[in-house]
Amino acid sequence: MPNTATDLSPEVREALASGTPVVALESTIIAHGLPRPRNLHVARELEERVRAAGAVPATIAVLDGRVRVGLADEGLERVARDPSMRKLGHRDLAPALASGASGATTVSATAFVAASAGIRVFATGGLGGVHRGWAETQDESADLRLLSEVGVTVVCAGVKSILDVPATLQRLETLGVGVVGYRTDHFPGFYLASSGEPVDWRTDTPEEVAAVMRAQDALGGPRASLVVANPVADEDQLDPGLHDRVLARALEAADREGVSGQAVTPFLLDRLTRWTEGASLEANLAAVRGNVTLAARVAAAYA
Ligand code: PSU
Ligand code: MN
Repeated sequence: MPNTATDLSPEVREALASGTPVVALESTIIAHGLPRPRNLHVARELEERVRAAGAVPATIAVLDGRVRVGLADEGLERVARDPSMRKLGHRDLAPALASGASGATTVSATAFVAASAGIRVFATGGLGGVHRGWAETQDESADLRLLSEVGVTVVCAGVKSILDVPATLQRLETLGVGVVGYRTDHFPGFYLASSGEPVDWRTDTPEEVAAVMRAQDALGGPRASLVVANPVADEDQLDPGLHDRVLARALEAADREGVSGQAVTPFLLDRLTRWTEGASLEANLAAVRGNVTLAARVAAAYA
């Protein structure tokens, strides 16, 4: 149920009440995953894409100590432009509310808020997961555990390729999170069309994804989330050789500079963007665009 800390926009409230499909969008990708000022254009474009595919977008963030589901343009502007926006995972929500802070929500916080608002379908670029070097740092994104608890359908281009992808897939299995490829037999590689890892289940239409969701409902009991792994098109992917070379440099730099905790993911994404002269950014955007459109179609097929 919507809690007393959450404000739904009038448009989102109406859509939920009337059964119009709604797609939740996270805001960390806007505030901390994409360079300014392009991020604001992207935030608006993603909402437009959801609308064009027949659903209502609900970008989620925390503004002045209130959880907001569905941002007016002024809210999108704040998220994109204000450098003091914090990065809020699920566990950060309560302290942010109590102190009146403002911040962008990660997949973990967004999935939690979306589920409690009654929004089933959610789109992002790439999920967080198990970081390389986990044995030393124990760095595993809270995205994974939250997905095991909240029962949303998240459309993504797999997990970020800066991570340990096989280990992340293993954790998704342990946590009971469903994974289906979308028009692929391979788990996508975020910037790359394939991570090289296989997926056990494949879907080819939004209706087939919706059928999996209905089967989850029919099974009853606590529902884990469903990851719909939607690869970037081959022609939009980052050159795999360039990806591997630049990622190796970026991981080395993070290590040398002692980057840790919440800063790791934004640091690596930024170095990839800079050191590929923007090519990784274009691949990231192509992935997010495709995910947002597919999420809207899935939401419509399920509605
Ligand atoms: N997808 C993108 N760019 C991003 C993210 C996802 O294309 O920046 C964000 C999501 O908000 C995700 C977060 O939850 O990165 C993971 O951060 P961490 O590894 O610190 O949990
Ligand atoms: Mn982390």
